[in-house]
Amino acid sequence: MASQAQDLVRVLPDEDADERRTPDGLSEETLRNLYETQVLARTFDEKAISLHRQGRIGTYAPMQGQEAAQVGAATALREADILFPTYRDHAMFLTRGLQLAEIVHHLMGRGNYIDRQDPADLRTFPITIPIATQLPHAVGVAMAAAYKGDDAVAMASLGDGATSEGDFHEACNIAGVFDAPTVFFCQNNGYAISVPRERQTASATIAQKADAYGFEGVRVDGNDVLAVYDVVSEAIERARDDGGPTLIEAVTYRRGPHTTTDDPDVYRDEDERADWEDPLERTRAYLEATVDWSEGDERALRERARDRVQAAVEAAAAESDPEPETMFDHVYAADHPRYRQQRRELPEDPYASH
Ligand SMILES: Cc1ncc(C[n+]2csc(CCOP(=O)(O)OP(=O)(O)O)c2C)c(N)n1
Ligand SMILES: [Mg+2]
Repeated sequence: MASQAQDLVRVLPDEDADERRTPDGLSEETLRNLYETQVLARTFDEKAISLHRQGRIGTYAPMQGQEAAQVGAATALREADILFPTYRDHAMFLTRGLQLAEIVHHLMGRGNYIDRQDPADLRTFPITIPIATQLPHAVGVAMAAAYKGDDAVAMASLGDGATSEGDFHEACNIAGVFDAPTVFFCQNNGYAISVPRERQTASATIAQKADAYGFEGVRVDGNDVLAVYDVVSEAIERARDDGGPTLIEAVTYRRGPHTTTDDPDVYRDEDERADWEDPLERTRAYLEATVDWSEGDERALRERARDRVQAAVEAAAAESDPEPETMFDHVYAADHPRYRQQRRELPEDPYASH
């Protein structure tokens, strides 16, 4: 299996291949869902960028190009498993069942997207902005689950840039030593803001870093939703069966800017994007060839996605701003004297000065 750290695992055929089949054990419904969620995610992403341009949400990290990696990986999670996402993982959130309106509510700066949903149901941790800090948390939770005899596997999402952080090393090291049931899912999207993958590490691949920690490393085509689904499913099974952690490198491409406040034309060639397949087009071609996906199906799906996104935006926009003192909620499980004091010191109307 160590050789998979160098090879690229693919399942979806090339566009011109004539042999197309539905993979064993994957229902037609799952196949359709894998595409439908990608389209919903893309529709949401485009809307979020436009909301930012209108000044209605804060900075947003687009995921265009990474939908297959995110949807494939999150679909492979079982209900018991626990996701540790990053700020770019909105397609994972949607797959995981987070309400669209809650995501918009969060982006409007009105609370955390999991505040009003039961974390025990979602099995999804809040996003972390400090790069790689979610990785030791994921390993800790995985170890706790193993210790308690729970069936849960922790999957931590990370970027290529995160592999340069000390937290990445510490998390992988301890996960390897203790065989913690963890899957490290790295979306290698080619860049950490403006820093290209070649300047991030001298390793030939990111997946091969797993060798040093004594566990499996797998490199997968991140724009091939079926390959990602397969590889992550296998890694989760292995972790659950006490086979130890896996580091998965999903090779993909960030088609848009790092965030809505970034201009990638400053540091990368515009033509570069043309070298990368659009994962949605690739999945759609496959559905057309295997389950008779029609123009009508496509139109209906896109309309449904637009309606859902629009309804979520309207629902979130209809809410009023939160009470300022709610900023102290959810910081600690129990009340804390310092926060009690800060709450008392809040001005009558903190919005007044703006
Ligand atoms: C500890 C830390 N250092 C620096 C930053 C600033 N920063 C935000 S995103 C980012 C790049 C991360 O790149 P990558 O891990 O490849 O994820 P991507 O943004 O490409 O999804 C950096 C350096 C940060 N948030 N946290
Ligand atoms: Mg990156």
